[in-house]
Amino acid sequence: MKTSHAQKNPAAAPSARVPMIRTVEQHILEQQRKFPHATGEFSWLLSGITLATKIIQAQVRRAGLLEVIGQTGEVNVQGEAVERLDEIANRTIRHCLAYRGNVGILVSEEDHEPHVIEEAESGRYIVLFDPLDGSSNINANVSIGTIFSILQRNPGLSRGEVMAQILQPGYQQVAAGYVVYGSSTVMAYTAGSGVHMFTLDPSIGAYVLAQENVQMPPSGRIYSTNEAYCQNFPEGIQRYLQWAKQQGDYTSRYIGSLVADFHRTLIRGGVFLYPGTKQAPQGKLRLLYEANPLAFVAEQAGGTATDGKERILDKQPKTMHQRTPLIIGSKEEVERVLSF
Ligand code: FBP
Repeated sequence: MKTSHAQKNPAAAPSARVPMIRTVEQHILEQQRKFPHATGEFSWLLSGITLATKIIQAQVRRAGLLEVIGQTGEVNVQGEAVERLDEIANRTIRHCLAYRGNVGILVSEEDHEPHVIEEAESGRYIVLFDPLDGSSNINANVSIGTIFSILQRNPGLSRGEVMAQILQPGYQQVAAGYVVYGSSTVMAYTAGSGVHMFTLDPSIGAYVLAQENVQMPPSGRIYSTNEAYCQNFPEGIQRYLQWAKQQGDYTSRYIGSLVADFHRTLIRGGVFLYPGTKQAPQGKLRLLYEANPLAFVAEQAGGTATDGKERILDKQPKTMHQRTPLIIGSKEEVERVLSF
């Protein structure tokens, strides 16, 4: 009886073959190899973010079982009640990045002031983050997420000029991304050469490559906005929404977690709108922690992001917690919104 290859070499047996997965850390190293001067510092930094989001997702997944649902009784710099998970996520990211050595400044949407890491060796990078976006949805078990933006320290500025270092326009970002804690935990990031998506495989605790060079559909008949505020939206936006409803083939989707609404828009196309209103002309969303990182991802995936007048990435930030109107999504759909 002939001995089959598999019998001769059990490892070659299909069932025995180890799936050749690519983790996010591996992918970043591969990406870095494209840059001759890459030092590995960047991948070391990003592995701090992947570690932190793995810890956060473990808390989120067991939120109902752990004493983490509910508010701390504090109010954050945004004037919002602080959710316990907000605080846990904020502390976790600060902890996982503070000892990286190459992070000089940490800027959180939750904190009044930036954290300057004096002991950081190079302190070359500035990380701005929304530790838990959509946190008002936590106790309703709706998808929430973490959003991050990475800048390099401007060598032309002294270490003491912390605010000037932070208030760089979005096009200066060297990387940005987000993690959605939804039906699965998905991370999407860009370092300026395309958008890449990873799914956390809980069986091995690693972010595994799901899709490289993600492209946002150029058009999509989905609009996403909180229509309860519609009467106070700019007239052009009101006309666009009216027009879309008359078409008969548009649909409306609004989760109320920016990171989840953006993730759907990245994959399915359409447009997400959080415009200014008469009461809040600058809208609600934060330029540094929400609009800039998602605008970088959107543009790298072929989409567009604007405040209705200016490209988000060209906006010169004036304050750390400044808000901005945001219209983001498929190129053709954003252009359509602006045409009204
Ligand atoms: P934070 O949870 O990070 O404060 O984010 C704000 C946010 O929850 C976004 O995720 C979401 O798009 C928006 O507010 C929802 O606002 P509204 O309840 O006004 O529709």
